[in-house]
Formats: sequence, C-alpha cells, structure tokens
Amino acid sequence: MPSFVDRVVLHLAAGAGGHGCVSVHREKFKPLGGPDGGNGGRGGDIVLVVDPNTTTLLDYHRSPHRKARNGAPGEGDNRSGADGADIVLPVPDGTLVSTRDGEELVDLVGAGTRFVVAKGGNGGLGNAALASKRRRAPGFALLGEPGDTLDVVLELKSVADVGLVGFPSAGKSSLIAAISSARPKIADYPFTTLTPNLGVVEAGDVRYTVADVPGLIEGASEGRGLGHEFLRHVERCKALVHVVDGATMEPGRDPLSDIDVIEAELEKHGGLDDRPRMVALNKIDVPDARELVDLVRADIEARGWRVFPVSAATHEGLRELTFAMGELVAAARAAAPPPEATRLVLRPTAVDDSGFTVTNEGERFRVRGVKPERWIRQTDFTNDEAVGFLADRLAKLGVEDALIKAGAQAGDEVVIGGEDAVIFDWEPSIHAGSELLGPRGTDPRLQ
Ligand SMILES: Nc1nc2c(ncn2[C@@H]2O[C@H](COP(=O)(O)OP(=O)(O)OP(=O)(O)O)[C@@H](O)[C@H]2O)c(=O)[nH]1
Ligand SMILES: [Mg+2]
Repeated sequence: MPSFVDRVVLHLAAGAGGHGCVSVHREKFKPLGGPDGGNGGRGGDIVLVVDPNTTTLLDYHRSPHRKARNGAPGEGDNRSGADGADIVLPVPDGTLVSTRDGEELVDLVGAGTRFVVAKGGNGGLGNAALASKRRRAPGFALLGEPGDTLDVVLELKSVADVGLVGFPSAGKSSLIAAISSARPKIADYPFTTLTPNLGVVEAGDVRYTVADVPGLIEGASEGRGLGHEFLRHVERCKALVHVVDGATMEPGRDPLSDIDVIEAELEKHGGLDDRPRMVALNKIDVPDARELVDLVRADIEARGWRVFPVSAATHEGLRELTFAMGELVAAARAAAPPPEATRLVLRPTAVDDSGFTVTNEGERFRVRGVKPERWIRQTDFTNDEAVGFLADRLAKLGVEDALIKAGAQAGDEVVIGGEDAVIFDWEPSIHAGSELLGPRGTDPRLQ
C-alpha cells in the first residue's frame, strides 16, 4: 500500500555564522596600521512558508534533511563575510509544526504565513570591530555561532469548511469532482484516496472548501484500513457530510449501519461531536439505491440530520446538497470568530536574557545564561587573548563575583552552559591576568 504522507520528520540545520577575521592593515611605508579584520556573515535561516501550490508533504518525505548555507568568514581590509542564503521551504496550508516530543511550535494557516523554524548563527566580530581605546589592536576575533540544528515534525491538517466522511468507494472523491473543479483520482477499488482532496464550491453567494478523507472502516481507530489518523483532517471542518453508498452489494451493509460505523469511529477519534452533520445518499442513479432513500430517510432525519439523495455520476440532487452545505458553513461562520489567525507558540526563552544563574552542584559550579553561553560559543580557546577577552566579559557581567559568593575557590570546576558545556578549572586571577594581556594584544605582527 502506498504510504500516506501527511506527517514527516524534518532534520534541519541552519547555517553557521562565519568567523570574524584577525587582520592588520598594511600599506607601503606604513607598516603598522590598525586592525582591519572584517566580521563573519550570518548563517542562513530555514523558513517555512505556506504556499497554496503545495498540497502535500511528499517532498519532505523524500528528502527530509535540509541545511542552510553558512556565513562566510570576514576578511582583511574590513571586508565582511557574505551572509549564508536562507532556505525557504513551501508547506501546505494547515501544516502543524511541533517538536519530536510533541510540543507544538506553530500552526501555519493562511497563504504566505512564515515561520523561521531554524535560525542561522550570528557571524563573529572581526578584530576591527573588537578594537577599543583599551584594546587598540586585538589579536583575536570572535567565532561565528553555530546555527540551530533540530528535528521538527510537520503534520498536515487540511483546512476545509466541510469534510466528507464515509466508507471506501462511497463516492466521496466523485462528489468533490462533481461539485468543484478539483480532479481527484476516482476508482472502483477501496482506498483510492490516500491524501485528502480539497475542492472549492460556490453555492449562491457562499464560497467554501470541501475535503474528503480517505475511506473509513470499522476499527479504523485501532488502525484498520488506513487508520483513523486521517480524521485529523476533518478536525478543522465546520461541518461533516456522511457520504453513503446506496448501491453497495457488500453483505451486511446498509446506509443506517454504515452511518453508525462511521459515527463510532468519529466518536473514538473524539472532538467532533459539536460539528453539524448532513447525509448525502449517493449513487441514486442506480435503481436499488433510489429505492433505499425512502426506506431510510425517516430514521436519519430522526437524528436531526438532513438527507440529500444525490448522484455524483448524473449530478442529480447536487444543487440542493451544495446549497445546504453552504447554509451550514454560513451559519458556522456567523457564529464563530473570524478565520483563525496563525497560532504561534514561541519556544520558551530564558526569563531574563541579560542575567545568569550560578548553581553549586556539589562537584562543580554551573553557570547558565544566554549571554555567557553565547560568549563561550564565540570564543577561540586556542587564542589566549580571546580567552582573556571572554574572562573580561564574564567578570563585567558579574559571573566572577557570583562564583565567589557561591563559594567557588581557585581550582574548582566551573561549567558554563547546559549539555555540551565547556568546563574550566576556575582561576579567579584569570580576570586580573587578562587585564594585563588585554590592551596590548598578542598578534606577533604588532610587536
Ligand atoms: N453509479 C454511480 N457510481 C458512482 C457514483 N459516485 C461514485 N461512483 C463510483 O464509485 C466508485 C468509487 O468512487 P470514489 O469517488 O473513488 O469513492 P471514494 O469514496 O472517494 O473512495 P475511497 O477514496 O477509496 O475512499 C467509482 O467507481 C465511482 O465511479 C454515483 O453517483 N453513481
Ligand atoms: Mg476517494
């Protein structure tokens, strides 16, 4: 059975920032100019954009690894490195983005809606930008930061006003083809439809969208047939229409029990009780089916649902059906607030990104904070002067003092960051040492 692709896991890597450059200006007869190392470029972002021409997640199923370009390193003569190009991934309307743990990040609804799902790293400052009165000729530059790397789950939940539900081969796709300009695949074997088809219907002055759902069978919610996960596509629908096959020859099936089976699956899926329903008794061009209409109509109407005998084949009854669906949609629109805007769930960031915390973990002290952790990533630990600069920054932020307050002593282990943290043997004097080192620079060309 072909796989149904409305859920994919994407492996994303935004671009890394380019490193800053260490360079010293040279000119004939002026051997010692100032520092002129340029900044590294930004790494490219990965952006999801709702594109009406994209209807499936198939492309991402085939190639789930996406990587944006890195920023270029800075160069001498104050030339900044080029930014890495963003990559833009088109997704269908109604794509839900979440983490692998199931935490919802964003619900992308409406053409053109954008979401930066992976941010590129900032470029590192070159030594020109790091120069100050006190540090006239820095012999180091900052490293570019890595870009976000993460896995996200994309799930497609169609955005349609009316959802058609029913057994395989009941004629749901045929109905969509008959009432809209959509041209879904139609065939006389079950499970023809593997991804929902979406059609736009105009009935009087109401314009609405209709989607079908792959055929349901008893036990779908336990994974039989194509499984009930398809029902997620009708979660957003304002109304449901049962499409019932009036001409099926299968033993044990009749319109009333078919409806009961589908209702039981909807019930198990949950969350759809409040959606108004109607019934389209299809295939009345077949004499047996036409006879059934009068036998079952009263029972269905007793549930409060309107019944429409139709034929997707001859188009009989379709005008009444589409106008009635339009009425339901219009009523739902009038009752509900305006179309749902994109719901953004922002990833939790540190409460205060200017601060930091120091915790005594027994064996070591741990420093957490947006700034200290970023500074660590920017530091070239092979360069003493860069390490001194880091120590200065940490001291200025108050990390040094906080460590002393927390009881840290020379030689204790200090960790800055979370999982892939950097571990130091703490030397309170590193601060003072860097002061000495700092202003002068170690670039041998400057001696
Ligand atoms: N005689 C007659 N046949 C119909 C009518 N509507 C659909 N059919 C036939 O029924 C079969 C199934 O139609 P589909 O539209 O593919 O059914 P479906 O409900 O989308 O089926 P799945 O996608 O498999 O769930 C096809 O052979 C259609 O030609 C109708 O009104 N009259
Ligand atoms: Mg179909």
